[in-house]
Amino acid sequence: MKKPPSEEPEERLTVTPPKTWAAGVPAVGHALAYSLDETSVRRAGTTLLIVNQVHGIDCPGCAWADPAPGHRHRNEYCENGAKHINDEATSRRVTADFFRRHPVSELGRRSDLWLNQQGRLTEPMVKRPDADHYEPISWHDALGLLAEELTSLDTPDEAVFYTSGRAGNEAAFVLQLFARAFGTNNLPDCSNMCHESSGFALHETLGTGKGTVGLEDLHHADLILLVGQNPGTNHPRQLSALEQAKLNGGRIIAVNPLPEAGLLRFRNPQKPRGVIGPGTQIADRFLQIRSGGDLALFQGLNRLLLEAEDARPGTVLDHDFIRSSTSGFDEFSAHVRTVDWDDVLTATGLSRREIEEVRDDVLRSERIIVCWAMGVTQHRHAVPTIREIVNFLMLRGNLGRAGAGACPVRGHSNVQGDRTMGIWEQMPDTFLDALQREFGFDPPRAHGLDSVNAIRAMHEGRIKVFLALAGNFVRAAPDSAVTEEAMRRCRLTAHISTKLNRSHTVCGRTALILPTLGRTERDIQSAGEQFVTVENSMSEVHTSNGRLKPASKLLLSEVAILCRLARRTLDEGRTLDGEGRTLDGEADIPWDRFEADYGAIRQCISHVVPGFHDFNRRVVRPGGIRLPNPVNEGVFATPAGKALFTRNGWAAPDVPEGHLVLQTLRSHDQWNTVPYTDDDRYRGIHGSRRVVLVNPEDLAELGLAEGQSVDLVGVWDDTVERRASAFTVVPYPTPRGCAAAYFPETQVLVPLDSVAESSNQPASKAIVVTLEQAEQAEQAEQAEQAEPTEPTEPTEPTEPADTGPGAAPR
Ligand SMILES: Nc1nc2c(c(=O)[nH]1)N[C@H]1C(S)=C(S)[C@@H](COP(=O)(O)OP(=O)(O)OC[C@H]3O[C@@H](n4cnc5c(=O)[nH]c(N)nc54)[C@H](O)[C@@H]3O)O[C@H]1N2
Ligand SMILES: Nc1nc2c(c(=O)[nH]1)N[C@H]1C(S)=C(S)[C@@H](COP(=O)(O)OP(=O)(O)OC[C@H]3O[C@@H](n4cnc5c(=O)[nH]c(N)nc54)[C@H](O)[C@@H]3O)O[C@H]1N2
Ligand SMILES: [Mo]
Repeated sequence: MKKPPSEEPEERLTVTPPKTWAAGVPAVGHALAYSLDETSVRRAGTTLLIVNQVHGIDCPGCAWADPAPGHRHRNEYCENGAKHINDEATSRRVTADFFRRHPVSELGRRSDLWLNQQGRLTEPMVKRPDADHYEPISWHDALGLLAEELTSLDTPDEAVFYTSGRAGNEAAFVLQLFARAFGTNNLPDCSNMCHESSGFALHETLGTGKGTVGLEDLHHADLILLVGQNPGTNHPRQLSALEQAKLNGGRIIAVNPLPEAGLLRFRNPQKPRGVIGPGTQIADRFLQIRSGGDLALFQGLNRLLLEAEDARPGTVLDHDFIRSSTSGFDEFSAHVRTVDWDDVLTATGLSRREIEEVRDDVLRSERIIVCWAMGVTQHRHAVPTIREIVNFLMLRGNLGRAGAGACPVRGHSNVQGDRTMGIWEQMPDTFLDALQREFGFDPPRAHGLDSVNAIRAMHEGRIKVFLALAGNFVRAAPDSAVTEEAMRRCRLTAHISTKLNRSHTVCGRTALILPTLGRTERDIQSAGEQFVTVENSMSEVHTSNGRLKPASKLLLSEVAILCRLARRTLDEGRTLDGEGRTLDGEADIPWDRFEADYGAIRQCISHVVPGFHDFNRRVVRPGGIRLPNPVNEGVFATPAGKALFTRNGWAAPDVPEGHLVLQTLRSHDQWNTVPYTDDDRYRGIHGSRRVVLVNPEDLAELGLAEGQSVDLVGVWDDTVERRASAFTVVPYPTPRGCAAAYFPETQVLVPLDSVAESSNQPASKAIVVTLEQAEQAEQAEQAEQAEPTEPTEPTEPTEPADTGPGAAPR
């Protein structure tokens, strides 16, 4: 076993020019370097060769789709997938002895990077009320404790069950079943913070929350717009699909405030021209848009398309599609014709010429796909933006046919599948009816809490028990100070996790760590070896077969933990006295059989979830199952039975003079809340994550210089100060007024109330901030200390939440 580093890595920032290409040979080298550091050579080798192969392990990284069986490379993974897998397959271990040596108070001051580096969790641990150490506990007692807390609640709605998109379908199905049999729809998930806006807008306009394209469509599109996503880092295998599109004659337009390396040029390590040649230029056009300008861009574009139709009637719009399949066109077009060009140019920061050139590309293209990710969904007007993208696609009938459509690029490998399985606080009645038919209990019908509302409820003391299936809620959720306090106010927090993270250290009065098998590991139950299933961003459901020896003999699978907990809570549970309801025997759910044989779970899924008939037999076929998307069959499950054109108004964001709009994004070397190193190779940042990327002219105007230390201070309301301290200023080619910094370090700045309209998704790409020089900050602090302190409301952060781990001394 390799010893984990005991000290925090020393931060020493160096900055080099951003890279202009992504994913060539050095990428393979970087992945290997990380593998060899993290695991034994043999463990790394065995894992990688079966990643994303038929009957292999589904990469636990992103949700990008695999090529069809027979078309996969021998190395069907990317640099970041390799890092991710080896982060799970690490030979480092967190044992009971580790927790004896490190009190929770100390762990709470550690950086996210350090916590993750300690290795895999190995046995169940409990932190008792008022104790400062986790201590070992048996599985029996741990689940008994959790069941006891759950059954002693006044109502089931005092519990929250969070899911992160790593969980496989079987575990997700079991968790939602348990929660609903227990009596609550409080099933927030990471998707609330990820593609909730996409789901909402697509549901409303197309009647389905999912994307409409497959990998083949991308290969054969004439034009692909990549809006608000950074595939070189976050979906590197998407670059292969984009390269294929280019080889087939397609064009690509990237819309992004940052000139991300992966958008510019791709050197495919799987091909000779990628290894020794110049690689493939990805974007034919790069629109360096201002943060939040996408709605304006698409409205301007739509207006130009309507005018092109006026000029040459019958040649631009797909009248047949508009007439037969849509409604609301007249209202939409009347509205878009009034869009003001000055507003569009101000909001986008683009020239009219640039937008007209896109129009010309569009007019030359029969088949168009729009891909988007967090650069679109994490804005306050994300939902109208995506609705406007749908308008754009519909104008020329780019829906429901080959090579065309909407492609929300999902994040976590099974985030889409978890939703399909019922992890959603507002599942429709049709799903709940099916559960009722299958299991004979009446699921609660009132909508539950999403992530933001769960934090509010926890903060107000309305939630007593928080259970997480994977993830790192405390760091993934906005407004660190509020979220941390919310967690601390729970009576019990419990995490089913593979690795140590901040959510284990910022916890309820009692806290449980329930360590589990990772997807790379063999999962043997009483009926034999099990596999799990997952659904990728393109609605393909297939198996994932763990092969490695489990990190510890004491690990249980996610399914086993949840089935045992359900049995202890529901079957052995006492009467729920709130409404005189008894849980005992109300539902007839074969938890034991589910645990023994995941095929039994899939059998039930096949009865409950549409599109999963004959699931067990079909899913083991090479390539698995492609779920039908009604849009591709010309069916729009909206109330009108048609796809909906929408009118989307917008107002320019209120950014006062001297302020910047900050987006919080991922470095090349992190997985969501978990940094792997302090580097961001493609952006030329090395040795520190506490940097803020700012346009050089803005810096000059603000009187700041490269390398200076600043505090990022959020501007939202006057009641609470949100401050992220000691960030180094890095001049960067970003549009005027738009800055960028990494999350989760900046999570403290995202106000809980700053959410996308309708979807309630945190607007973590649109934070209005000022940059305060260290000296100014110090003066402000001294002035504050001089004032008599008023008793603070506990909801207010009493200290900047981020000055602990990783914060450089001022
Ligand atoms: N290696 C790695 N892979 C990952 C992840 C990871 O952390 N590491 N996370 C996974 C998850 S859960 C997800 S959801 C995805 C996230 O994948 P992305 O959405 O690519 O992730 P972000 O880093 O948030 O980057 C957002 C991009 O949008 C751009 N952007 C920001 N604001 C705007 C805007 O207003 N308009 C436009 N047009 N662009 C904007 C940013 O400059 C950036 O390029 O990646 C998944 N894959
Ligand atoms: N400011 C800001 N905030 C954001 C975002 C942003 O761009 N900016 N992005 C948002 C997005 S898109 C997302 S998806 C969320 C991510 O939110 P989460 O999904 O909650 O966070 P992760 O960092 O992916 O969770 C990592 C933890 O999951 C656990 N884990 C890993 N693999 C497994 C497994 O196989 N099983 C189990 N049981 N546990 C496992 C490990 O303990 C690890 O520490 O964050 C959101 N938050
Ligand atoms: Mo995500």
